[in-house]
Amino acid sequence: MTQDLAPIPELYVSYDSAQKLKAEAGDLISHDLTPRQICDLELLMNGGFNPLKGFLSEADYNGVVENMRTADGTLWPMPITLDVTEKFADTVEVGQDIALRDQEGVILATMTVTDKWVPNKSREAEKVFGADDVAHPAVNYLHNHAGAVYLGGPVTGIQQPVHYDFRARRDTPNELRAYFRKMGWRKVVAFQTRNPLHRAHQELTFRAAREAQANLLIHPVVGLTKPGDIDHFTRVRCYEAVLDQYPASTTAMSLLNLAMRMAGPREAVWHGLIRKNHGCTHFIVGRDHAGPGKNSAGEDFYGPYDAQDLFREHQAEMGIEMVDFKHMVYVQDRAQYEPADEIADKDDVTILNISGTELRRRLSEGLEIPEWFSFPTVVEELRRTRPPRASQGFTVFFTGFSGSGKSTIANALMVKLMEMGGRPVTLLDGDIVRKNLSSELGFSKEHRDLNIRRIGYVASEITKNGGIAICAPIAPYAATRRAVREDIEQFGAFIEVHVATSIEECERRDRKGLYKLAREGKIKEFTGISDPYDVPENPELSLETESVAVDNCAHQVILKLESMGLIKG
Ligand code: PPS
Repeated sequence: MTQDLAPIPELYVSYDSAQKLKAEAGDLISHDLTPRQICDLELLMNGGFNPLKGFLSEADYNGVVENMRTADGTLWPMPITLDVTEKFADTVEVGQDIALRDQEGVILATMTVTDKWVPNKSREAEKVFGADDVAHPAVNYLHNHAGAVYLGGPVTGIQQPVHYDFRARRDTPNELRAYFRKMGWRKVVAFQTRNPLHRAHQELTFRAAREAQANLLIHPVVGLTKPGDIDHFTRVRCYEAVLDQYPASTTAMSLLNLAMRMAGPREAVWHGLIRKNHGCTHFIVGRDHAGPGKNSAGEDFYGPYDAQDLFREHQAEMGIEMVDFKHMVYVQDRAQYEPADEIADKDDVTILNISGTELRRRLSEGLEIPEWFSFPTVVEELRRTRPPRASQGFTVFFTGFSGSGKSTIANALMVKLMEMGGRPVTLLDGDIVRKNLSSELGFSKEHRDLNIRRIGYVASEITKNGGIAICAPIAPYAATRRAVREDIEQFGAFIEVHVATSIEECERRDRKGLYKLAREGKIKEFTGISDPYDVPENPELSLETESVAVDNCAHQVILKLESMGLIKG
């Protein structure tokens, strides 16, 4: 492949025009971009998605979805679409200019709306991601987060999205092209990653550079990656820690603000085109490139080498060459990494491998991570962010009828945990929250949901920062409890405890006299009497309180926490 390092077209106007346009755009209808759209817009504007000139029109979208080509036949595998709500779409006419703002309200660009349509999302899921299955993160996004209407049209760039982190490590395609020109790098092989680099990656990148006789660009994604991935702050610190393992004169590292879709084969082709735009001549595609994990039947969405096959098919047209790699494993007898399929004597040697799941287990349990697997500096960084479970934050979420004993057990649990020490403990009891956080709320479904989401938000912040949150609201709706669980599990464990006291028993106890009032109709929408309660289907723990003392109930929770490794016995 011949290298072309001439500047590529960007969508920005000049500085003076941008100032003028920005002032004028203040009067336009404006759309607040989602985090994913901000990533897409940045790469549209800086030429990372060249030759696209804006968010896809309907004709381009249909072509891309059906056969990976825009209406004029250009190869482009990924729909870059501006999804908006129906409500917003109703305010926009085709032909109109709109302003695109970041989440703080800064105008980044304007777009002339040439197309407005309701996409067939199931078709998009089938064709682009291979299945209409929400176990795929991008399909989940499509159905559960993306707006119902797409707007398409050319974009005029006013300014880049602002990044406060790792500024010196971010480069536009033209900045990288200029760097390669300046350094005289005529062949550059790019390595895409969303994970920390361990020794296997280092070996793979060395081999790739040797094979292609090229310089190496480590090009990690810091936009959006797969849910549950290690955050990019930690990863960049890890990359910086291993960079001195590479010869500085032959290797560069730059951060790419891409929102990944985890679309396997199509994603590999897309990644290749993006790297071509960044001035690279070669691109490494390994095993299961940009794989989304298992589908809802527990099977892989794509074959491990499907991405390599699709890339190979299109590489001549793409103008970037693939360096394909098989799975790298450690051969203990020779103390080196080798591609798994090239080990001729595999029955006679000891092959070692640590999977991503095993690595996470070792980190969460504070177990040894051997030197043959990773670099001590990387492991140290990972341990700082992922301390063992017994030092991580978590949330215990009690749910049950009013008067079921939630508050009493939660208080006893709090005191026991405080006695143990080590982590700050916060109790978010139903009554306390309603006094301090949710005093304006009543007991309609909408208000109860809002109340629980607020509790969930506070608990997730506590969990994120290494504390223990104990929540004790009624939380009658299963869907809301599930949403809170999702919020918290990004940061630590969520233990749902159903205080399963029957409604008859709660009414018999009637500690606050509320059941009597509810029966008399003096309190409306009373849970269990005149309002629903979804019994938890799979709580981590269910407590019988009718024949068991409070102390014993709290102790059962402690035992559960111990068995989950969250507290030390
Ligand atoms: S919810 O549904 O989770 O938002 O409810 P929560 O905030 O936990 O409720 C706290 C206490 O409010 C009292 N109360 C009622 N409960 C249920 N339904 C109605 N209509 C109602 N009105 C007032 C009740 O005493 C709850 O206290 P607990 O601690 O559960 O006994």
